[in-house]
Amino acid sequence: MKLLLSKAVTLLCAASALAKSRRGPRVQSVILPRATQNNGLQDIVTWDEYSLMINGKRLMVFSGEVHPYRNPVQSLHLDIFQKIKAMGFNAVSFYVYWGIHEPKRGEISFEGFRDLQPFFDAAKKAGIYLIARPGPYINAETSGGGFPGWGTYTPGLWRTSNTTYMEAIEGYIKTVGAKIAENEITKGGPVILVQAENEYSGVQEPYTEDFEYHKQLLQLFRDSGLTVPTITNDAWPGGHFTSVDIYGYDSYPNGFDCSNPYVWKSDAVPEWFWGAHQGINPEDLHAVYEFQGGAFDGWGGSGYAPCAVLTGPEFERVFYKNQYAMSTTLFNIYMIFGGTNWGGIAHPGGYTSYDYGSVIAEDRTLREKYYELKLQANFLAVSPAYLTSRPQNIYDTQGSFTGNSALKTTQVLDVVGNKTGFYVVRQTDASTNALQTYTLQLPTSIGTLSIPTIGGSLALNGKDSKIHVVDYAAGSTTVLYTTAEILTCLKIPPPVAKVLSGTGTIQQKSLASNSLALQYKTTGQTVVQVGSTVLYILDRVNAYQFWVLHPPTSGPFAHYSTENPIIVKGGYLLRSVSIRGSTLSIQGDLNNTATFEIIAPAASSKSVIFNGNALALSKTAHGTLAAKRAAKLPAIKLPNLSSLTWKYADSLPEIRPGYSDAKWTAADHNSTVNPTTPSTPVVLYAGDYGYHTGNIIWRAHFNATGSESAFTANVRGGTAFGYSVWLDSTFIGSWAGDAVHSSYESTFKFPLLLKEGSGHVLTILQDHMGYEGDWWAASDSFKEPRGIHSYSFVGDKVPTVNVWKVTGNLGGESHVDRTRGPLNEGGLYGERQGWHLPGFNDARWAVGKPTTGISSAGVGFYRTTFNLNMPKGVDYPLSLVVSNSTTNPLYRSQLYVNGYQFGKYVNHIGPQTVFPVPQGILNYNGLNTLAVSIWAEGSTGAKLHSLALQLTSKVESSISAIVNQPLTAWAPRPGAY
Ligand code: IPT
Repeated sequence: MKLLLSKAVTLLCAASALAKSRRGPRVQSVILPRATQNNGLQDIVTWDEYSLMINGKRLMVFSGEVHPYRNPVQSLHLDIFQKIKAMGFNAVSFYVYWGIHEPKRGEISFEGFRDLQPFFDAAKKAGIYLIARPGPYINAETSGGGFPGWGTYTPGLWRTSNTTYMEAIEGYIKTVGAKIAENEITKGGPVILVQAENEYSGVQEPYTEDFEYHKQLLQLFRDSGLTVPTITNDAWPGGHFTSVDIYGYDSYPNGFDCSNPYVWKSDAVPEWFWGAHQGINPEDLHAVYEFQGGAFDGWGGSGYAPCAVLTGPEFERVFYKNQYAMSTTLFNIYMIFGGTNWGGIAHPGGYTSYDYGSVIAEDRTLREKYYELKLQANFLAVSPAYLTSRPQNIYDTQGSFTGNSALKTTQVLDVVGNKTGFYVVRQTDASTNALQTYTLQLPTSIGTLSIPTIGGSLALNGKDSKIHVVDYAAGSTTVLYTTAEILTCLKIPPPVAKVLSGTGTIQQKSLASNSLALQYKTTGQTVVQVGSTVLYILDRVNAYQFWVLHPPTSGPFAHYSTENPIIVKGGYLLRSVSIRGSTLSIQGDLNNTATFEIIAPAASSKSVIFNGNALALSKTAHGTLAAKRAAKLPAIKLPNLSSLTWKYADSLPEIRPGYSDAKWTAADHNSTVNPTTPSTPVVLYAGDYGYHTGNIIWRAHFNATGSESAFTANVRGGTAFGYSVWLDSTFIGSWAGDAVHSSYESTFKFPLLLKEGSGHVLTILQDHMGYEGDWWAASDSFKEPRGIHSYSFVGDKVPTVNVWKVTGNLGGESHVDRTRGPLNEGGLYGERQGWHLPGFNDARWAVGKPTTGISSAGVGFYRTTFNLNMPKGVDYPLSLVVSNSTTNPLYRSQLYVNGYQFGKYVNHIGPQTVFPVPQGILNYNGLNTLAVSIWAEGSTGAKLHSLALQLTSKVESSISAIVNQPLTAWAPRPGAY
């Protein structure tokens, strides 16, 4: 039986195992796959020019990027993995952030949230393969691009084979390498590939690509016990670092400016990648290790909502399908879940949220683009012919097969199986919103057909792309061609012997003795039976509702099964299915009433359980199972933060008379290896003294000449930083910061002439927005200092500073809080004292609210506690929400939840006002401590305009139990100052 279908969006086909197909001949030269390659170290992960293979079986690696360190709640990894798996993906790619594992040189830690093992274990539990990307460089919009702070004062050019650099990375690579190696698939773990470096593509002149570095780095990987194939992600298909096993590249074709998300460049769709891949590594599969799944946003940016539009369903349809048109068989979407730059993770170009506009939002809810991507992943998961395909007309697509020059059609043929064709149609002008109508002249096994064969035409509306298949095996039926797109196919006996549910008109025509054409005009869902084949003709909204799940088998890889699919329609998210005897259990999440349709073998679905409760089953008109289930969404009452009792303390005692900075670090270095030469008598780079994150405070002691009238400083802090200056107890001004400057020179007038010989202190509080990345190898740009680059006094006779003192976080590289890691706290007095931590005794503090604030320049610290009592069986994500203050707008605020910094808010720069805080950081059943710092940069003080705890979604959920991260309480901090 051959079928052809017209004019609908999606097709879900169920074909009888009993049906016999007869295939017509089609002349096509057969290209056999070349000998399978492996790297000689293992034979589980192998590959050839078409695809990766695991245990000899080809697979489309459909992967999404997730960063474990951007989600410190270890018990939430499974939720993310299950959501990715339910989308039809089989892999996750992840970075490891060296800087948080080795904050002090030689002291490597994988404690607490930094432990990778729970991440590995959760992947295995969800049936997700892992692509490990331990750097040492990662970029990733992290502070220093992943490099540790101490790198800024380590000599030698980084990202080269320079010995000092190679010595610096050795301990980390060997340790992380061994941890990944223990979790390789060769040892029963989920890791299938390991990436060396990151975008080793641009090298700062006069240096060039350092092949010796590649060699030594790969050797370090091997020395640590890694045996799976090595990969690297070139920033574009430029042929760098090809000595890895499987070279691949990255692409972000819609860029990172989210402010005009509906505007695409007319030539935005990259067509040259196939040619480049053929030129660089034709012997390997076409692998894309990062393809745009969203965009990062920076200080003063547009926020992430428009980034999700820029890279929304239309983008996925057009740009991802263009990659399929180039036979991409390893496809990693960056990001699939962005997460949070909590603590000091962010680079200066980013704020707390790393939502990225990705398919899974920062609060772990699913965007529409999730459902679109689910259609694509499910289609390719059941299209083995794609895995041995080649594009045929890559430079000759315009007007091809349609005769319409407004369209480009790529013919992708299975050159090994010699049967199936994929025709990817898209707009010639990617920027257009025009409707194009077309017909296709396609070669098929029964000759060239003009499609639609029953007359009429097809349509492509605006920013869209479609894949039409030809001679496509659907079970044992062959689909001769489709004008619809295929969602999934499975082999089960059709439930009834006759046709139809749904509305619409269907025409049919016999094309050959065993070929029948169907042409239809339907809405919603229409089910058609032809012979022993059942077709679901679906519009997009209906297609979005289908889930293809695989019951676990047995053994260590039980959850990786791709056999025995169960198809269920309905629900916000269906995570997994299992079968026991004749009972089918479904685990899923609902946000309203679900109308389920269950397509499963009758013998194993006599009864159906959803989240532990039996469903009342009925039969659909076409014989599948149906059930309704209302979401259980209990009401909750959230604390009103503004009516809680808040405590207040001044967090800038440094400006009080008599304050002693005796315990502070003396900034007394006379030289630095930092490539930026200081213009100060002593080095005033915070990093040189071991302070790499958060607020930094400088103190300059001098004796007045009597003629000084002002102080000038050039301070560097990274984009959107600010600084405030006090002369003794008097505020003399701020550079409050903007979205542009990463350093700024300003002059601050003294309020009066000082008495000659009198002793004074200048206190400079500055923000540190994270270190720059090091995108250009050998550039050492991450070493760009944070601190004071130059200073001077104004006056006839200027004083000299006798002593400079500096502090950042308590302990510097020997950070105090082992639970929350090296980047969580900065150098504010309150942070050094641990005021942000649960259990700190604030009984003697005054009463005062952050929404009342402080009335002069300075820093205030606020604390409160509240209880939560959230119901079980739901996923109710919460956010802290602030609103913009227009009176006294110049201020910076940090939000601490149970000691974890989950918000850095700069009122006058923005854009973020909603700060998601995951369950596990928030204690959903018990006490929570909320602390807020406010640094008023203006002389009239500052306050939060509002602060609230808000639900961002309500879902009944089968999410696994969430265990709080350690919410370690305050303990005395010996030596704290
Ligand atoms: C590419 C990096 O590899 C990745 O770490 C991340 O920074 C991403 O971009 C952007 O979010 S770099 C690419 C834009 C050239």
